[in-house]
Amino acid sequence: MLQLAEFQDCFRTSKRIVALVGAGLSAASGLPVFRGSQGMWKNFNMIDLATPDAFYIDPGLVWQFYLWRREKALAAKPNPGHQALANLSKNTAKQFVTITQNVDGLSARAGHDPRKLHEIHGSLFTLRCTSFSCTFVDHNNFTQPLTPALEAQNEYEDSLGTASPSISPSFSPTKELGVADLPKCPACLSLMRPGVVWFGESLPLRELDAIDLFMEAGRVDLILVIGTSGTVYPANSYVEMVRARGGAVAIFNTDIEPAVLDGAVERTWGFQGDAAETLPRILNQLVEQVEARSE
Ligand code: BV8
Ligand code: ZN
Repeated sequence: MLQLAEFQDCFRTSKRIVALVGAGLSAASGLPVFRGSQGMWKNFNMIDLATPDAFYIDPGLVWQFYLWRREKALAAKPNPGHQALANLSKNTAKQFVTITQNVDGLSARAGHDPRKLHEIHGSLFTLRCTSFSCTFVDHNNFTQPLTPALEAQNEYEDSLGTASPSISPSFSPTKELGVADLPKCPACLSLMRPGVVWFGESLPLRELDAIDLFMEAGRVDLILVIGTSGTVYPANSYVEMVRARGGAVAIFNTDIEPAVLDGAVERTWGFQGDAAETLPRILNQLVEQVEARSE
């Protein structure tokens, strides 16, 4: 319980807080994580589906994958973990931003202050034109299906179920789709692509600049590292950046290194469990207290 008391003290005195969020925050909403025993990538190779080359080689396959992801995300609901961060984003006593690697849109749907939410890997609900001479971007596109040919993907064996993913999801494309079957740009009729950041692609500069501005405006006292394996760069670099400048680290994850749980890692606390349970239980009361004190 020492960890909790120390964390609470740190939270109360922290002026500037960052949350770094990964797929584990959305696990309780029924969306598959990427790595580990229930990981999405276990069943199919991310190189086949989440890279520019994959899209160039077989846009129909990649669009079916992202359509399946859109359908799952639309059927999912934000959970109390998303809600806890949304509450903190509305708290005026703290300067706070969420950096999310998730593309599922659940933090936005939980009511998170959009000015303090940075979706650094893009969104399933953004589409972008593939033409170099066209800048058309379609934000908040929740249309299902995006084209008649992308209709009724529910033929996928969907081993995810709704309550909780018990085994790795299995996505298998149901159709051979050509470019003619896929979403087109209303401005120039070129092929549209999912507005997510694929491996090997740079992250949206607008989001990176906004995060840098926040980081440079003053020391970040605390970073909440929630439901992420910390595998992917440059998202994972923010944790070391905060720690190197004297900030503290609080990890909310189902898997936490024993050294952290034993309190053996300097200014690093670990709260093991489902973030949809641990985050609200640990954060909500603290946020209410600081809110009350600031009124
Ligand atoms: C770039 C969008 C440069 C698409 C994604 C070799 C070494 C190091 C780095 C590299 C390397 N080779 C290449 C790189 C760079 C590469 C990279 O980091 N690769 C990794 C795999 C090694 N990075 C890039 O390519 C990035 N771009 O570097 O560009 C550049 C610069 C200029 C110009 C040109 C290029 C782009 C990376 C973005 C890739 N896109 N997603 C899509 O979603 O389909 S990444 C993908 O992984 C998702 O966004 C996901 O969010 C992200 C990170 O994964 P996590 O969120 O952490 O999820 P994961 O499953 O891994 O972990 C879940 C965690 O939750 C686990 O810890 C688990 O224990 C926990 N958990 C589970 N259940 C719960 C829970 N916790 C709490 N509660 C629960 N209930
Ligand atoms: Zn276009």
